[in-house]
Amino acid sequence: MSGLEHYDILITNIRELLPMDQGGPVKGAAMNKLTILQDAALAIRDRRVAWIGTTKEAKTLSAATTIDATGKLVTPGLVDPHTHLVFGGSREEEMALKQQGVPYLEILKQGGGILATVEATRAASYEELLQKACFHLDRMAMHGITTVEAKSGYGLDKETELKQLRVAKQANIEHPIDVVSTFLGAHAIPTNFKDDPDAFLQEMASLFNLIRTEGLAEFIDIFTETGVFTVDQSRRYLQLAKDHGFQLKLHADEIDPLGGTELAVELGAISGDHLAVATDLGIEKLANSDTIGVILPGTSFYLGKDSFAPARKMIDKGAAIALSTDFNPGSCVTENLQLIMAMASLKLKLTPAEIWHAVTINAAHAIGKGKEAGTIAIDRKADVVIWDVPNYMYIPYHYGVNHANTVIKNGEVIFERQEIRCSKYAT
Ligand code: IZC
Ligand code: ZN
Repeated sequence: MSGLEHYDILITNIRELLPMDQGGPVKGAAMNKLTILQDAALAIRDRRVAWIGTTKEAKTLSAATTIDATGKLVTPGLVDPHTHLVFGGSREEEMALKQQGVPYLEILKQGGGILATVEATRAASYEELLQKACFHLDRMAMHGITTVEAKSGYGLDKETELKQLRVAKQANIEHPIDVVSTFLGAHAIPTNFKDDPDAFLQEMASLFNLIRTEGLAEFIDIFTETGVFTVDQSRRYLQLAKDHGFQLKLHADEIDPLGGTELAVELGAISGDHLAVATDLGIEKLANSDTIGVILPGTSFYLGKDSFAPARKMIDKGAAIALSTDFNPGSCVTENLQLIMAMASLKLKLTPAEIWHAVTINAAHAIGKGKEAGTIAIDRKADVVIWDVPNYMYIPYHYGVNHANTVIKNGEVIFERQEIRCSKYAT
């Protein structure tokens, strides 16, 4: 080894490196402060980040693989903290209804929407669901996501909810991306419980023990919404989940402002998600709490909304915000978190620095992985993305395409952009 430090992977000539290593979730004005290392280098050994310095200092290092990142941005792997990853079928026929102006909750009321996906998910085998989930995870990985949260909620019966959770658990084992599971049995009221939502919640809550002992989910979530579950039903259900030792999440204030944001804070939920129509009171409470607001502008866009979540106000008041795709077959059908970063800039008026916090460190904290994901630091698991962009401001600016050049998950290259052979300038 000739006295030189030897590494597995060495990345040199990095134009900008964002470590995102502040530790805790980043709140309020601090979200706009970014540490940028220029002309940086990074070395990985035994799947961990082993060395960070300048390209000049890296000259004395050797590695099995050296990657030249001249002109490029390097960041932690993106964390997507809210997806409905495991489902059967698709809902493209709902597009025409949407164009006719039929609201999302009306489609659901007519047995479409979530309930249509429930039918397809019940009909799909475990293997089919696993294969499909891994297909979507591949797409996420290609777009720079290295950790993802996955919700159940398309079973709405015990058997299918457990099938979905077991698929997510297996996907976490089989796929390089880390998958963190949430039980969302309380996602809609199935037709056989239409007149007795409380009995349905009881049925779902009866799974808590098994889910806990089998380690099938870390979080319990509920859709608190008009025509789905009320604030009171949500409070009772989530309190029970808390008593079972789970951390809490809520689909809150997505369409109607029922006070779900306030409930998330009241219950000490790890995150309140959507918050698209959160009130000033809800924003104030969120800002003075440890609950992270997970904002999903892709869903507002996809549902044809004119207004977006008051994320600007939330940060200005001091809240910690994360961003997510909400990847699901009905209300936001994309695996591309980079596209959501552009929407956060254009529609939520977040700055590029705020957006980077929202898709790395804060997103990791929103799923209880703040110590493992969303940060580049010595001895951390090496989840690193090399982007084909000159600086951190570029991704929210150049939208709708994939900027990922190389994705490293747990110290291994899992994606490299393919060359297209039509230009003599291809790099
Ligand atoms: O399948 O429509 N909002 N749940 C709550 C969703 C959106 C996912 C879906
Ligand atoms: Zn959702």
